[in-house]
Amino acid sequence: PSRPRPKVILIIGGPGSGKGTQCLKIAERYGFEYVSVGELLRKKMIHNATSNRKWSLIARIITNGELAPQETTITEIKQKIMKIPDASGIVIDGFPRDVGQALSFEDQICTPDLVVFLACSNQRLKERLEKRAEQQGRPDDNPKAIDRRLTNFKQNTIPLVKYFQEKGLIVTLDADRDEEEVFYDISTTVDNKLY
Ligand code: UP5
Ligand code: MG
Repeated sequence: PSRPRPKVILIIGGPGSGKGTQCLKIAERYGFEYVSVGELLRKKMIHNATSNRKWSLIARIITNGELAPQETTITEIKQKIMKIPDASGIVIDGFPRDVGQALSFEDQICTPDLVVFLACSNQRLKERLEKRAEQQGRPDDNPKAIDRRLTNFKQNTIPLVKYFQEKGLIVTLDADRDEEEVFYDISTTVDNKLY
C-alpha cells in the first residue's frame, strides 16, 4: 500500500521569534524532518558565492536582510524535500515570507496541513537578535540587516497571516514567552489539529 503523504507544518514569524528553536523541538517530539529555508539559502550562498554570479548576488541580498528570489527559494525547498526518503511529517522553518510565496508553494509543492505564526513584540525580536549576534556570527545579524529583516517582516506578515486565516490553516501563538511555554502551545496545537 502507498504511504500517506507527510504532514507539512510551516512555522512563520519575525526574525528572532524562535522559529528555529521551536522547529527543532517539533522535529524531536514528533519525529518530523526539519527544513530551515534560511539555512538552506545560507549554506548554498557560502558554497557558491565566489564561483557563481547568481549566488553571489543572492549572498548580497541575504547579507543585506532582503528576500532571495522566490523561484530560487522554491527550487531549493523542492530539492531538499525530494531528498527526504519517507517522513511522517516535515516542519518548514521561515517560509513563506509573503503571499506570493505561499501561492507558489501550494502550486508547486502542496497545501500545508498547519501554519503556526509565532507572534512576538518588536522589542523582544530586537533583544534576542542582538544577544544572538554577540554569540554567533550570522552574516545577516548586523544592525542594518536586522532593521531590513524587521521592516520586511512587518510589511509582508499581515497579508500573509490573513491569507492563511481565510483558509483556516493558521494558529497564532504568543511567542514573547519563554521557549517551554511556547512549545507547550505548539505541541497542543499539533496534537489537536494533526492527530
Ligand atoms: N530564543 C528563541 N526563543 C526564545 C524564547 N522563547 N525566549 C527567549 N529567547 C529565545 O531564536 C533567536 C534567538 O532567540 C536565539 O538566540 C534563541 O536562543 C533565542 P531563533 O530560534 O533563532 O529565531 P528565528 O525565528 O529562527 O530567527 P532567525 O534570525 O533565524 O529568523 P529570520 O527569519 O531572520 O532568519 P531565516 O533564517 O528564516 O532567514 C534569513 C534570511 O534568509 C532572510 O532574511 C532572507 O534573506 C532569506 N530567506 C529568503 O529569502 N526566503 C525565505 O523563504 C527564507 C529566508
Ligand atoms: Mg532561524
